[in-house]
Amino acid sequence: MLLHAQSAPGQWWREAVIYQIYPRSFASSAGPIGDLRGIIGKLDYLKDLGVDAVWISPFYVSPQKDAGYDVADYRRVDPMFGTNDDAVALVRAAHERGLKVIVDMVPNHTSDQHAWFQAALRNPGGPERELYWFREGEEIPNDWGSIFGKAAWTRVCDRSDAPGSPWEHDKQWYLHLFDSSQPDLNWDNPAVRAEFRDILRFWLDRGVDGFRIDVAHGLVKDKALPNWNYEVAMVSGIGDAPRPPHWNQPGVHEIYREWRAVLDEYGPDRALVAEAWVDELTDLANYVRPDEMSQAFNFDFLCTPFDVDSYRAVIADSLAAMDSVGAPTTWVLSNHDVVRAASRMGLPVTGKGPNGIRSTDTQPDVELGFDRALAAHVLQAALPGSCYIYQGEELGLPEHMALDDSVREDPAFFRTEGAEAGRDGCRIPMPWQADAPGYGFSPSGATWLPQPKEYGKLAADAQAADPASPLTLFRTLLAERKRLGMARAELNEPEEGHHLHYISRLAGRDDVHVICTFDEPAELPAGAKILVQSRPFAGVIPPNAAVWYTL
Ligand code: TEU
Repeated sequence: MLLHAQSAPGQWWREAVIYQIYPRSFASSAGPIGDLRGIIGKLDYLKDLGVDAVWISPFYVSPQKDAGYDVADYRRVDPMFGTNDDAVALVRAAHERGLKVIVDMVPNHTSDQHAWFQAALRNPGGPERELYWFREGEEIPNDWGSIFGKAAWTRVCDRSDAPGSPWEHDKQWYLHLFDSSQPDLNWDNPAVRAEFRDILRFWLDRGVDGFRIDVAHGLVKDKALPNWNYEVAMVSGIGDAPRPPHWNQPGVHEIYREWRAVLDEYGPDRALVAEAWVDELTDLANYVRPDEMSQAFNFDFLCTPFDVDSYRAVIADSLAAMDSVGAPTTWVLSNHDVVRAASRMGLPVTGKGPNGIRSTDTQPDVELGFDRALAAHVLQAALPGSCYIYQGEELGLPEHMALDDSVREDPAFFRTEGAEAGRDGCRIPMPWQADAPGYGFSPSGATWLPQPKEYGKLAADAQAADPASPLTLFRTLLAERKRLGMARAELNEPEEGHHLHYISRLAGRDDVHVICTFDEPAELPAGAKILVQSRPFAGVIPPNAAVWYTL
């Protein structure tokens, strides 16, 4: 059986390499936190890296209780990141370099500082409470848990801002699937729908090429708010558990059909990307039917243990599921919510990994994780479809595993009372210059989180000058991927064995062989002309490595 990706004119995302920028930690033109001008200053670096597009995590006005995923004003850049003019300048500067720009949209919840929620707090009987999920009662409305720990409901009078406020005696509960500072919106309310269509147009009018939709599977809730009776789960159902009343409800799809129509007003080249943690690839495919979103993050791939059978299966299943609806498959190894690949893949158990790693936790095998992460990136860049790279993965950055608890900011750390370290360790400011204070992250060297010492030798400037560095590898990898049209080629189904051997076929060029090894080495055929290799070797391909070659 041949696996293949379909192509369609104008839909640039089908073959794109999309680089995730986490603005707090990418580059700063001023203080200890990254900003939009900092990003503009690094666009040439991204162009040289060879990516096609950037996705920028939220930069809107926010109290930053969840690092910007708690939005107080969807139409304004937070002064910490710059101005709306800077955002327009960034889009323009990216377009001048041929880079597309995807911005983040957070529709499941607002910040509790959003004007709507503030009005709702002030006005217990008012219509603003219908914009969210407020409920009366002595008892908590149901058993739903927050993804960040503890209950998903807070009583208005129990808020830390309640004493002395007009709502200090208000006993209504409100729903928040994340932090109590992130109240869930009620998507059954037409006012919510109208507002977000307008927000999409606001940013489309400023030239953005698309949106990454946060918690895309969460917007619609079962109106009856029934108990769930299962463990807190981010995904749509675990094992035999029934569909949860708060995830992956069928009603979400109507919203994305409406949004598709909004984007189509601007042309066929605007993208919607689903962040949907659903249990089955077949469920995920529903988000990318032709009249809905453009593509969805392939978290199954990210969560797959690093072994040959699991990889073979997830690659085949991902291509088949997305092909069934004509959507491009995506390949994702890291983002701002999971332990960095170079550390995660060195743990005794690979897969999604824990929520952060502390110095007292099981430590990864550093070299093994590094080798596997580069091998996995070399493999994923060979596969048909679109690939995502989280900032710093091109430098082989590890997780910061020795952060002091006193500097942590992730609400998951606080709501689990430290049982989970949380995601700060994958959000460390980028090292740009080996010999500068703060490794060149900001003019003064100040950084909002401390950087580990290993980041010095991994700094971008040191790697750019080193032909054997991960950065040099990524530049070659992305250039070869483009030159050889890997994203639109056809792939064979690889044979069973200790390693994966794909053959990428495209008319007009030689077949490209792609081998990824796991625990065992593999033979490199005599006469193989190597195009890309995840690390230096000659003769036999060592374990945990990947190579592209022609014969
Ligand atoms: O993430 C969805 C989400 O909840 C998971 O990725 C979760 O963070 C992970 O399982 C670790 O607990 C999105 C954003 O990517 C994330 O940064 C936000 O915190 C979250 O939504 C709420 O907006």
